[in-house]
Amino acid sequence: MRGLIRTAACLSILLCAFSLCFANVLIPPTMTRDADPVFVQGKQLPWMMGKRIDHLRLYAFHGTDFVPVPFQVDERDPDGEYVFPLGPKANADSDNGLFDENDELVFMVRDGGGRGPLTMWVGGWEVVSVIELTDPVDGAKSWVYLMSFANPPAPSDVDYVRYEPETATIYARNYTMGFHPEAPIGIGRLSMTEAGGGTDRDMADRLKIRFRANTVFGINVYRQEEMFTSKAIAWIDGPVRIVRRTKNRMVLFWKIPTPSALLDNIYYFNAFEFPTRVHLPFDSDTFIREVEFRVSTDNMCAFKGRYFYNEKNTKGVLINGVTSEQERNLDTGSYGWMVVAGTLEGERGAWLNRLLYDPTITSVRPTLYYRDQMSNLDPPEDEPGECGDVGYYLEGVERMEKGTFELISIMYNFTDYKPGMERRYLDILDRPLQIRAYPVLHSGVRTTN
Ligand SMILES: [Ca+2]
Ligand SMILES: [Ca+2]
Ligand SMILES: [Ca+2]
Ligand SMILES: [Ca+2]
Repeated sequence: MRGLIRTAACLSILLCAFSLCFANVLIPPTMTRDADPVFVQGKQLPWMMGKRIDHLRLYAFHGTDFVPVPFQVDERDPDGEYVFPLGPKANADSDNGLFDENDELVFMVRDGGGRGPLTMWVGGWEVVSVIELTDPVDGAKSWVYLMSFANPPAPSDVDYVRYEPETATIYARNYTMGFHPEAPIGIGRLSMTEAGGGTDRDMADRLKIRFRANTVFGINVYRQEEMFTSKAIAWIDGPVRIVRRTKNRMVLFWKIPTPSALLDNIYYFNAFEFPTRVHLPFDSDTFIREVEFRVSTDNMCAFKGRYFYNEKNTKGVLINGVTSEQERNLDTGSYGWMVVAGTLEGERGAWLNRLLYDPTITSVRPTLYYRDQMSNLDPPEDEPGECGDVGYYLEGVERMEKGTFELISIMYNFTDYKPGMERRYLDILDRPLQIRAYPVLHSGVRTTN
């Protein structure tokens, strides 16, 4: 009897799963998150192994139809490094374009749709991965469908990001970013497009990397951003993101060059990330006494009237090239995020910056650097004086042990910033979307994962 009940229970669960999967019923999406990129690793879709990547398509059910949505699969080589199809150091995966367990599917959550009825699926598919996204904050859901075809239909023609190698410029849907001609390691140009809440005006003076140290030999060391070399050696330029690999070098101390560091900058339509790596070939305190190490982005004062906020200063201060009482009293401790918001005519957009590093493996800490005073000359710079020059000091470098400290700086674009909206951007990493995937084979059999 108990066995029978158990069988019945099993059956009803099976039937339930079956009907959930195949019922000709549309479930509309409830997802409200719209800024996150979504990553699905090959090993999460084992039934897709060995499929030709150029025969995959991503679909979402919008309104009454399945429509192709922008996606890309970035391959990784057997060592787990991205494979770069473009540029002077272009390479290929060992399987040359087949989907394997360390290759990565990328798309944007905003392109997800409802759960569409099976009868409306795009014809000709071989294997379908139904990918269900859940917001852990409110349980909201949306779906996309990765389908493999023998004869693939046309993909989406949406291209969110474009890299122009001749000018090293990134044209993203929400912003344009370029490097500085004299300091190619960092930003020289940054503007928000209309879609990003801006008016295409370049508001960046430049990225400043300023390093000063006293050594035990009594020699003072000074390094700044123009002393770095940075060359793009290979890149991925898909519809969803650009991964731009650069080879970087500088002379850290007299006659002791840093090894060439390979750094990947990544660009999405609404965000980009930059790693900063400090490599020390010896314990800091062997040679170094005092250190001042700062990374900041100075702005052009022609565009006054933006506001600065961060986790510890949520009221906001006016960026106008003049230091106010509130600015003098800013809390300069470590912070989780900062925002520079445009309030100029026609500019609603803003940038949120957050820094990622592992505090358990280093005593180095970033603390706030903020200067808004046009009479503070801070060469080299394009416009003399500091106007909303914001970034961080790295505290504790003089105590750093031999090795490498890595920090990733991420910039998120808001199209219409209101204080308090930071949460949804911080959630991208702090409360990431949950991903569940299951296959449907052409036989019509759903395989539970
Ligand atoms: Ca691979
Ligand atoms: Ca592969
Ligand atoms: Ca001010
Ligand atoms: Ca300046």
